[in-house]
Amino acid sequence: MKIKEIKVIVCSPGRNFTTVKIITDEGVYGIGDGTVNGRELSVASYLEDHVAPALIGMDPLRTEDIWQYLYKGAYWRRGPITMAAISAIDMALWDIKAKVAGLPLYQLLGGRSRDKVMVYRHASGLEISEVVERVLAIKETGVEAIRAQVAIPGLPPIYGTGDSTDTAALKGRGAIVPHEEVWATHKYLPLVPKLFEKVRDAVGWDVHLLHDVHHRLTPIEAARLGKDLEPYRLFWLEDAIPAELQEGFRIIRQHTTQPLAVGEVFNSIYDTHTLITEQLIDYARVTSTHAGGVTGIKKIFDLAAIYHVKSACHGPQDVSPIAMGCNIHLDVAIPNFGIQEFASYTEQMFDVFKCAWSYDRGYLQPGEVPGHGVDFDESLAAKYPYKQAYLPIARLEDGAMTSW
Ligand code: EZ4
Ligand code: CO
Repeated sequence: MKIKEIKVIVCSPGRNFTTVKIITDEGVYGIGDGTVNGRELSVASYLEDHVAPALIGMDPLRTEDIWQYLYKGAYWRRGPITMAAISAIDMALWDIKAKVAGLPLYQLLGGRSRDKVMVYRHASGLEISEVVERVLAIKETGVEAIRAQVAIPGLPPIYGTGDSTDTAALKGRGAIVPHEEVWATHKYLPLVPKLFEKVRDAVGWDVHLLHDVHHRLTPIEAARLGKDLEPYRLFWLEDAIPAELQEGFRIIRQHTTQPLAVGEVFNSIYDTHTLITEQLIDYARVTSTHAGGVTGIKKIFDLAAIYHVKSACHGPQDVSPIAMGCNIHLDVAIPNFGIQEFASYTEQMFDVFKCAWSYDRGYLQPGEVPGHGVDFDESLAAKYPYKQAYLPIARLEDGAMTSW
């Protein structure tokens, strides 16, 4: 079997997705997701200009060798664009391999370790009372784990707290530029324990509660927040600090027993190995689109298992339903599954990406069709051309750039 053709398609059925389709000389094809929110065209160029031409004629079943070829062969290793391109190819190759075997992908990853995949869903609002209402409404739908976020009084709504800010792409300076948000740590830190006091009172102790800091604190600030949240026993505190400095987590760990999660922006095992081997985190949030596909995150989760760190794949709308499919197959197979983030998708997105995986009352199933079970409607996708859009950026009240 040989790789005959590789197509790269960027479409926007509500938001942008970079999709790869690998077609073999025997007619079997596989698809993969290489979406990097705000940089979709860069991944498409990387794939079209540098990856696709080199892979034509190769044996698509040599999944590991092709992964190594693209990783080691680039010379400049890692980075979000390179790794998203490798991820897309890797997902498509695993799709082909599982189709050839006539098995759902999870069977090639060791078979089922569990019957169902627990997800967490998002509750957010501009005021605490609004968030409490949403948490209760989500719980009513059978969901057992809920992330709660609230806007900061006195500041405009920030990313993650209101629907309107989540796909920011505003016109400014004559072009599409990222929306600018305002951040103030001293206004945020006392607010979050108040949020979780109210949420816990309303929802009780049977529901897992999560919170995402979006990289906005320093280690000692995160340590303080962790301590203040201990009475409410969160499932985790996510992305408490920007994690380029993995050692930063040592400071947080010294001060709080609050479980910690990080890794949605990581693109390789080397971004996370200190965090895992020093047991500085409890959940690794790497996802198949950004950390090397099925091959890449399986390596990370296998390392994590040795150190009692669990999986928690990033699952926002800006990784495509293909990546969600690959994540779910891994989630059912690996022994150290923790939880799966699930933002779901719009009907328009589900029309373009036909999914064998399914969601019901707080749990996901991978489906039983051969491959990863997600197909791509190319002609429908062509009706939704790329639309420039960006995530917001954040500034302090004095105008200085800050992390989010
Ligand atoms: O900020 O997907 O845990 N989930 C998240 C997401 C991410 C976006 C970034 O593209 O933090 O909302
Ligand atoms: Co997050």
